[in-house]
Amino acid sequence: MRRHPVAVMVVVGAIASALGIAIALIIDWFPADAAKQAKPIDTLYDVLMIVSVPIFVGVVCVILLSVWQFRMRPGQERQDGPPIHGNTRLEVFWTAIPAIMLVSLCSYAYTVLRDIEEKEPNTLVVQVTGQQFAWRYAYALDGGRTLETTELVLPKDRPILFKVRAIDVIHDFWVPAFRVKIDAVPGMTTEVRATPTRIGRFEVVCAELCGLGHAVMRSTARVVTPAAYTSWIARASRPAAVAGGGAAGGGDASAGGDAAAAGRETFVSNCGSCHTLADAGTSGTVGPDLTSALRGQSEAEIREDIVDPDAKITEGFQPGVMPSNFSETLTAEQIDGLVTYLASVSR
Ligand code: HEC
Ligand SMILES: [Cu+2]
Repeated sequence: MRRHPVAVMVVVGAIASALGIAIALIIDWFPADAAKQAKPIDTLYDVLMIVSVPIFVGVVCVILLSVWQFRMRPGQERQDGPPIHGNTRLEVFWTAIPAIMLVSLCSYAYTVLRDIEEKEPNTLVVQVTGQQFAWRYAYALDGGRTLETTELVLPKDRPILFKVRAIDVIHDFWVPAFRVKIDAVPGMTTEVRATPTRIGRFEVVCAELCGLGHAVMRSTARVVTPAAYTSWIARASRPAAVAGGGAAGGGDASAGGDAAAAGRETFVSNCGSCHTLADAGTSGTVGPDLTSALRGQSEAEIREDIVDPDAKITEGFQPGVMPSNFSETLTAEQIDGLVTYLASVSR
């Protein structure tokens, strides 16, 4: 008995699809989930896999079957295929099936998106700012004050609304463990929601190629208990780290301490996302640890490091990562304050 080629291909295709689906479902594509939004997205991903593996296998099978059955045999070099044109039944079929599949998958994806983006009571708003090449965060405090920080700390089980902005170029705020990702676009605010469900540290990644330092544009989302969050807010919003509404420039306190405090404040909000400095309580790792790197440097050297960072590159680091426009984005007073502050803590 001769086996029919189409029947052989159907059997091969069915086995390959089953294997492909099994492998796709066994592979751990994502890190352990840490937000309420993760499960529906993982399920959506699995469904897409289950649907697309047989389509891929089907297309490959038809190609292989054609090569196998309709290949040119010796003596057929100058022959053309039979002149066939049009098969209405087949065309209706291959238009209708993909259309039904696309509409169903789109509807399903839309319901998932609507569910995970649902507004919830007691939402905590966190402002996220992307700037080459670091993330900064801001929390609204009581009394209209704002806590600006380079640490992302989130209370477990509380819905979070991230309001994402970019200063310079397009970045993309991505927390793989939460499965949420949104572009940060200069000139507009984009939003994404997540409700953390697991205590721990989760990577924050920039997912849009944004320049030389893109690969190091990372940060950590630290999910803690609500009580730990409250005490963190209290600790982090000590006056030096807080940018009050319009209080910049300071004024009445004694000159020396005031300049250093202002320098520290400038450091925390502009430099801390990349540099560790014990005195300022920052823990960035993109640039050198300034707790030790500045030892023995004069004020002039520190000033050059800030306004012209590419003039002298610290060993083990890349040029072009530290922003070279601080002389434009900061006032002369702020730079003086920074230099005074850094010189005083590096002695
Ligand atoms: C986007 C990350 C980033 C930011 C923001 C940043 N830096 Fe840097 N910084 C670096 C990197 C990377 C280096 C090492 C390469 C180099 O020397 O330019 C560096 C080097 C330095 C050095 C030289 C250290 C040494 O070994 O002598 C100093 C000082 C410094 N930064 C201060 C600052 C200050 C002050 C600010 C804020 C006004 C700041 N940086 C903001 C990434 C950053
Ligand atoms: Cu980026």
